[in-house]
Amino acid sequence: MAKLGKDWGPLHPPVAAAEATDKLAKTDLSRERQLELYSYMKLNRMVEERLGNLYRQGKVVGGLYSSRGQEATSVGSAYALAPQDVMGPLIRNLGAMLVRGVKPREVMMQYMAKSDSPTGGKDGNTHFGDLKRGLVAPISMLGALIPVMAGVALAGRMQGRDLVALTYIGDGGTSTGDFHEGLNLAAVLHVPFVLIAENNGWAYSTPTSRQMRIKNIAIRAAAYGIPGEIVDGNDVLAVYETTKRAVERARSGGGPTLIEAKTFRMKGHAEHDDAGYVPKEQFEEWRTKDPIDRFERHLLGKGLASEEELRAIVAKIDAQLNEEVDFALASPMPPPERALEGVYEPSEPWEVSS
Ligand SMILES: Cc1ncc(C[n+]2csc(CCOP(=O)(O)OP(=O)(O)O)c2C)c(N)n1
Ligand SMILES: [Mg+2]
Repeated sequence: MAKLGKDWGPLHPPVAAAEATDKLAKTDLSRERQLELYSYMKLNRMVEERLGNLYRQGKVVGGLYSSRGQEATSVGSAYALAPQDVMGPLIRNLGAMLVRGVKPREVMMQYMAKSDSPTGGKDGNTHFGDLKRGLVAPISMLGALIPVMAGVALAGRMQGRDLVALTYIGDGGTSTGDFHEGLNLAAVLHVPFVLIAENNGWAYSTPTSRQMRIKNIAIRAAAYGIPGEIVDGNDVLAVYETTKRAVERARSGGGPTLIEAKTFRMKGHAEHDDAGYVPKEQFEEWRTKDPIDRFERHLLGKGLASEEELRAIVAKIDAQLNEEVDFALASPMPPPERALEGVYEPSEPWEVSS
């Protein structure tokens, strides 16, 4: 009989880092659009850095969940969507929200639970959506957005709208029932749906090898009869091109795709977690594959931008964020009465029939 306890079988090595190369995927994106991708990735990182400072000053009311190191996955995938498409980000997909037009001040006010934040101070995280910007609010229950977004894709088709629905899931989240049920539903209904599985090797302190026997999450697609692709999640051009192909396939009636982005988060689960359980070598290894540094080297190496131009982009974002932080800090906290607003549908007092 198999020994229980610590005998879990062989460990497969943690997610293999993207190839140590600066050669990024081929793209037809113009220089201007590549610089726009760069700006969004920088904005993603710099907003999180500002939020980190606000957290240390005690201004952020809840937890802070960083996506440092994963910006290329959020930004590259969101950039592949058309305006009429609908996206359901997770709380770490700040970059995707920024691409969809969310303003840094909205995010900052949300984290500080300010009165004018998107949820009016009722939530201290990015749990807000905006259907006008094609954004369905993140849900904390991992996997739960998958059936919801499969439903969005189905609704779009039933209404004769030309929309593709896209959402995200972490490696840990792929072990939920909702992942399997949602993806199977999307596949059987053959709806225009794209799922990005961000495999960063860890689900909180659980390494991927301790929660699944497979090395590549993308192979799960075969179980639903849909295409599964693996992409270097730290190459923004690869993420963009792969997502674009999947989105085009979905739009032209080809059904859903599962894309596994291999990446790594250069932070713990949240700001309060020092990630002591992650071997230092993993951080060292992935530091050399930083998606923003790699993209900078690509832009400079291909002569698409000069150092001065990149510095000017960063300086512009920095100045913008100074204003955004000041605005968010100066905005008021909600009045206590607000706590009861919007909780119950206003109604006449119930009449109890005798
Ligand atoms: C259904 C469900 N189970 C457990 C949790 C608690 N939880 C929140 S985040 C997390 C780890 C998520 O890991 P992963 O899906 O790999 O995403 P990552 O944080 O690495 O992006 C867990 C277990 C949850 N939110 N929902
Ligand atoms: Mg993970």
